[in-house]
Amino acid sequence: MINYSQEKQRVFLVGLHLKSEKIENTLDSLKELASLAKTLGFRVAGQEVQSRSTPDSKSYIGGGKLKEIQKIAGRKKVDIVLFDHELSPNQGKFIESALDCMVWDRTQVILEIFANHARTPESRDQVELAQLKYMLPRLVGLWAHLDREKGGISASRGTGEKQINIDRKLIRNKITRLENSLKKMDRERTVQSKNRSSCFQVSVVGYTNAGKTSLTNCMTGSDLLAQDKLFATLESTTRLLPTETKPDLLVSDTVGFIRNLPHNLIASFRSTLSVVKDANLLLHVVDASSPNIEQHIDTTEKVLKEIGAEKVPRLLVLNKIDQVEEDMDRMILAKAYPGSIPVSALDPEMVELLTEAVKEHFARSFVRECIILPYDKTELLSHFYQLTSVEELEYAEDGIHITHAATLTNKRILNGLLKG
Ligand SMILES: Nc1nc2c(ncn2[C@@H]2O[C@H](COP(=O)(O)OP(=O)(O)O)[C@@H](O)[C@H]2O)c(=O)[nH]1
Ligand SMILES: [Mg+2]
Repeated sequence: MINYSQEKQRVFLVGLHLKSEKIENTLDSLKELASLAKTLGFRVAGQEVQSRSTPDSKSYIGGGKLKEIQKIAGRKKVDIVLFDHELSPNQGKFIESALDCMVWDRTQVILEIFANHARTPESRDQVELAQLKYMLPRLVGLWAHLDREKGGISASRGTGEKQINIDRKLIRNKITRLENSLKKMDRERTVQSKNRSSCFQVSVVGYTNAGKTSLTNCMTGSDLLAQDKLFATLESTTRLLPTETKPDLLVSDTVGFIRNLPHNLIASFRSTLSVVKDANLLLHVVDASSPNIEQHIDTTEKVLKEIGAEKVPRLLVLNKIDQVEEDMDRMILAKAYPGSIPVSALDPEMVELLTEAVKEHFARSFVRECIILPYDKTELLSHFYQLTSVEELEYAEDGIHITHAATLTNKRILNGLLKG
C-alpha cells in the first residue's frame, strides 16, 4: 500500500454548503477535514465552498465550480482534492477525470487514518473490511484503460471488464475471510466479557479528541496513549477502577466519533463497540471548550443509537473545563447541560470528583441485607467478598450472619450459589 502520509501531499479541500443548512456547519466540517488531512501528514493548500440547494448528481458541486477548482488545483500544484462528503462511485469517477488529479472523499480520508492507526490484528481486520467494502463498487474505471488500449482489436475487447470481475471476486472472498475471522475474535471476546459480568462496566464515549483516553488514564492510573490527534485510539481498552465496594468497576476507553463517520466503519467496529452497548454506564465526554459542543453531542448520540446503545444510562462529562476560563461561561454550560459534571483531565482532584459521581451512580443500585450462611456452606464466603461489599460478619449458632450490600445481578448470582 502507498504510504501517502510520508509523501507530504499537497491537498485542496472542497465543501458543499446546502442552502437549507447553516453555513457555520459546512465551515466547521471543513475545518475538521483540514485536521484530518494534517493527521495524515498532508499539507493543506487551500479550500473552496460551493453553495447549492442540492448536490449535483454528476459533479456534486456543479460543472462551473469544478472547472474553477481544476484551474486553482493546477496553479497550486495540488496532488489530491479532498471532498468533505461521501461521493458516489460515479461522482468520484466523473470528478477525478474532470479535475485530472486524484480525488478523495471524506470517507476515504477517515478510512486512511484508521488504517494508519490500527494496532491490533482485530482493528486492522476491521479497517481492511471497511476499506474493501468501500472499494468494491468503485472498481469500475480502474481497468478501463485496458479496454481503451485494445479497443481496436475486437478479440481483446472486454479485457478490462474481465479484470474487474476477477478483482471483484478476489475482494468478495477477502471480505468473507475477514468477516469470519472477526466473528471468531468476537466470540472470544464474548467469553471474556462473560467472565466480567459480575463487575460494573463503564464505557467512556464521545467525540474524537474530547479527552476520553486522558480521563480513563487519570481515573484508573493507567498510561494509555493520549494525543492531540484525531483517532489516536481505535481499540477498546479496559482498566480496573479500584473501589472500596464490590463489585469492581471496569472502565473501557473506546474509539472516538466524528460527524459523517462512514457507515461501513461503524459496522466493522460494531464488535469493538460492544463494550459500549453492554455497559452499565456511559461516560459521555465532550470538549467543553469547543465552540461545536452541541454538534459533538448530537453526533455521539447518533452513533450511540446506531450501535444500539441509546438506552444505556449516561453521565455527561464536560471535559477541558480548564480551557473555559470565564466563570460566566462555566455557569452557562452548567445551566445548558443540567446534571453534567465539569472536569479537567489535567486536574486529578476534579477527576476524583468524577470517580465519586460514578461510584455514587452505582451505589444507588446496591441493596443492603443480612443473609445467614449455614456452616455447611462456608466455602461460599469468598464469593460474598468477591460479589458484595461485606459490612459485618457475626458467627451465630445458626450460621454466619453476613450483612452486605450488593447489586441485584450479584444477588441473583449469590442466590443461585446458595441454592445449588
Ligand atoms: N487542557 C486540557 N487538555 C486536555 C484535557 N483532556 C485532554 N486534553 C488534551 O486533549 C488531547 C486529546 O486527548 P485524548 O485523551 O487523546 O482524547 P480522546 O481522543 O478523546 O481520547 C490531548 O492532547 C490531551 O492532552 C483537559 O481536561 N484539558
Ligand atoms: Mg483516545
